[in-house]
Amino acid sequence: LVASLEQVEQTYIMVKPDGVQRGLVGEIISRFERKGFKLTGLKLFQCPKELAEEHYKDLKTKSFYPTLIDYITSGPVVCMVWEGVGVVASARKLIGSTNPLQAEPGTIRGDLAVQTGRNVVHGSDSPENGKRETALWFKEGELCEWTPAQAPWLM
Ligand code: RTP
Repeated sequence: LVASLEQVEQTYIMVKPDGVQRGLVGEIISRFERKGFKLTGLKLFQCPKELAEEHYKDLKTKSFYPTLIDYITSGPVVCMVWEGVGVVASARKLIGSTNPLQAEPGTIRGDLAVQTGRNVVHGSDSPENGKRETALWFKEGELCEWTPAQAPWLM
């Protein structure tokens, strides 16, 4: 029942500025909590342009890149790290498709958004990027390793 350490993944989840402005922070955190993943990092943060550019460097050649950087730096974001077995792929499922109109009902984007350019939340797309993005957005002392008391009931 206890997961071995190498099975445990880390994913970087971020409520984007529209999610914060619309008061969806609690709703989004709740979905990950209720699923049973473990929160190990959490902060409200005004993202500087340089960090947004580093985070989205793979999209640099896309036509929407400048708009995306403006969007992500337009107001505070909520940065989170969630841990668990299979958390990276599962979080992407909970979030839903990039275009909220194509996202299934029941997913965060499917329930709460309509525009790709305002799709309320980000989630890492691979375990490698989960680690990379966690290191990019959080300093080591900001993360918290802990054992949830109710863990045996979830496993
Ligand atoms: P995310 O990184 O935010 O979780 O999104 P994703 O993997 O689902 O999508 P990706 O292709 O990596 O795009 C990153 C973010 O850029 C914005 N975007 N705008 N055509 C457009 O206007 C467009 N395409 C993508 C979205 O905010 C998307 O989440």
